[in-house]
Amino acid sequence: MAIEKLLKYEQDSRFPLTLSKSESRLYMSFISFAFIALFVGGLMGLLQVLVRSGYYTLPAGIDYYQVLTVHGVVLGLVLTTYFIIGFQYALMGKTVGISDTQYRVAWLGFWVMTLGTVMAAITILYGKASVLYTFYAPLQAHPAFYIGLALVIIGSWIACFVNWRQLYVWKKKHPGEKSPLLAFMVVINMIMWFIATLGVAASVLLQFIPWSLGYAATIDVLLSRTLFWYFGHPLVYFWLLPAYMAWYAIIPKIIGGKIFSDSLARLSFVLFLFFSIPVGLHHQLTEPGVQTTWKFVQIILTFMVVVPSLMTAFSMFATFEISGRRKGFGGLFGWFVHLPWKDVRFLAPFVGMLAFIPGGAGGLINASYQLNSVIHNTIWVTGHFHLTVATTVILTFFGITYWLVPHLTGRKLTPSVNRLGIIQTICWAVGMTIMSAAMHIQGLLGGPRRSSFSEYNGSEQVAEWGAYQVAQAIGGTILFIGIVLMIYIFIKLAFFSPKGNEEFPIAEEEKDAEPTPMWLEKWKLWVAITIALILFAYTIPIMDIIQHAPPGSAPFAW
Ligand code: HAS
Ligand code: CU
Repeated sequence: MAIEKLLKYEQDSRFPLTLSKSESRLYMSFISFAFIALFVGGLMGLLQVLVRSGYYTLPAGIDYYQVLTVHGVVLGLVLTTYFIIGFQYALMGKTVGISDTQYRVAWLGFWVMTLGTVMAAITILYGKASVLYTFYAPLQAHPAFYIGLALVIIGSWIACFVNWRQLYVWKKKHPGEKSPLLAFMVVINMIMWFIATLGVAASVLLQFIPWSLGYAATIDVLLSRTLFWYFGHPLVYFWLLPAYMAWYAIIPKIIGGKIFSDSLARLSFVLFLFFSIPVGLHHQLTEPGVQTTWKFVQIILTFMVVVPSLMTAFSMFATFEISGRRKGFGGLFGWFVHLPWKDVRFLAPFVGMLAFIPGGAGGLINASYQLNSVIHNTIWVTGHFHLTVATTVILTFFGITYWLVPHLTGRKLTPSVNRLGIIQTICWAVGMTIMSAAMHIQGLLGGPRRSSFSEYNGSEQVAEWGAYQVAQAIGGTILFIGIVLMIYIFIKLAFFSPKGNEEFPIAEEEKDAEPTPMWLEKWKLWVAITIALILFAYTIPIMDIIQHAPPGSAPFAW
């Protein structure tokens, strides 16, 4: 009874779905935090490329690896998570609504995450946690770092619960209706995130916190790495899927078209849920303690997770072509011309899509066992993820910012900010092309990743790297200019643009589209298949790791 009462209460409050001022404040808090992170992390990136060029040393005894940790944690973990949660809340608020209770719980999540982030940030700044964004053993940080991380994870779980609840309440109110596409996508992403973070939470709580506090004398390094990558791969899709949400459901509206296929979009998200998690071993292909059979199994699953990205590429081409032809642009490439090149809301994500062609191809190379042994631990990998997350994903997030921020703050995207945005996008494309290409090539020449400048006693091979490191410094500097521009644009859109009513562009489905089959909403089945795949891919390797742990390294500290 109490539950029904609560449901009724939640249904009655705050519908229909116009964003209220307080909601906007919640979403903007997450997004603003992300932009602060962008500035701090970007500055660190600039310092890194300058140091690696060989022409600059860090002042005041600042350590390269401390800077590198700030860069990775702040951009890879903080910026992404805050932006994504803020954006996803905005999507949920717009499509299924948020009740007062959910709203309050969402704020609680924000503060728990923020407390954790501040704790972790302080330990890094004091030089007590130079363990890089991957933070697995044997590197050890101060306990406050791990406790901070645990709080960030718990805070993000609160966002999961709120998002699930939002859709649940909506569905109760709309029996028999399919859930709105964007809400469906957010819920999938948060289910994936929740299941994935269980691995890293186990490692943090059972291994790292006791070990860093001194309760456990040793740690099982391989187990910590494996639990990290169980989380670390789906982490990259947690970044990618919000970009895909915009590609599937928002870009069509911006280019004056319709969603190509609602069913295809949902199916691709379901496939991401299945195949994102049981693939973490593709980050451990050179790991001696894991059997080849299980690496092979997880590589096959890795190639499965490529399928929904190919479906997405297909769907994007179809959207572009159909809307172009409908506007009367004929010929082989006529549809290409019609795209709104001067609208930064389109251009920025489009450049992101382009970057994903070499970025995704690089991923396939990484996932191929023999080729992985050529590129693993070289700066090629850094080149790969600067194309994927730092271009495809982040340019899409910038593309979202141009309309979402003025929408939330009751302002307008003016032509002059639009123009500045186009310059920003070009800056990013140029800087990243130079930096990432140089990283890929230097990686093929054996240049290591995660390493400060060194001449390695004047080795001949190292002499080949110098020019590429200088090129990375040039590209990185252009990127930093792009970051400063973007921060300026964000501040302008949030506080100074003229008042107005910027559109929240959500595309409609094609009118004559086949109805989306209801089986796509079999949530319990999807979760069951996901868990089955994870158990299949991970049970035996993890049992092996625990059973064959080196003497003296207890798997868990109990
Ligand atoms: Fe990756 C390492 C394999 C995708 C991020 N990856 C990393 C790391 C990061 C990362 C951060 O198998 C480093 C981790 C660390 O610190 O050690 N990756 C893959 C594979 C894919 C892939 C198979 N990665 C991503 C995405 C990321 C990301 C997405 C972030 C967002 N990656 C690996 C492997 C490693 C790895 C190994 C370990 C390497 C090692 O040894 O350490 C796939 O998901 C890629 C599939 C994508 C495609 C592209 C589809 C193209 C589309 C665009 C269409 C364009 C249009 C516009 C429509 C097949 C959708 C064009 C229009 C015109 C008109 C032309
Ligand atoms: Cu991966």
